[in-house]
Amino acid sequence: MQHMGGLAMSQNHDNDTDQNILTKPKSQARRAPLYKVLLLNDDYTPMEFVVAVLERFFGMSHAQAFDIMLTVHKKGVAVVGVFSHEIAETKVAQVMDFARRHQHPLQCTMEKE
Ligand code: TYC
Repeated sequence: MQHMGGLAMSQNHDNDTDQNILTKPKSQARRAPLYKVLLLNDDYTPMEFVVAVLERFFGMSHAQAFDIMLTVHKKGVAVVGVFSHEIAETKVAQVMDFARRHQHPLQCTMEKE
């Protein structure tokens, strides 16, 4: 086209294609979702076993572990940690497997925070 002006010029809808200069700014990166790992009370798992679980799999001191165990015992449930989906799944599997091997009914679950 030899002379393209006025209306013809403004009808070019492709004016942002080279180098994407006029495209919308990139959105902020999403934070990976976090998951709470919950320990549930039951009537049969020994208190000392729960304390050992919290020390072994959640890196708690004996005093910390005893406190959280008592919270679960009294309230029925407590959050024992917050992790990425993959780490939370691993913790739940480790606790459930350890409890099963020792024939205790201890239950551990996860939920999105
Ligand atoms: N309620 C159990 C008892 O009296 C102790 C217990 C605490 C069990 C915490 C599970 O997640 C638990 N032996």
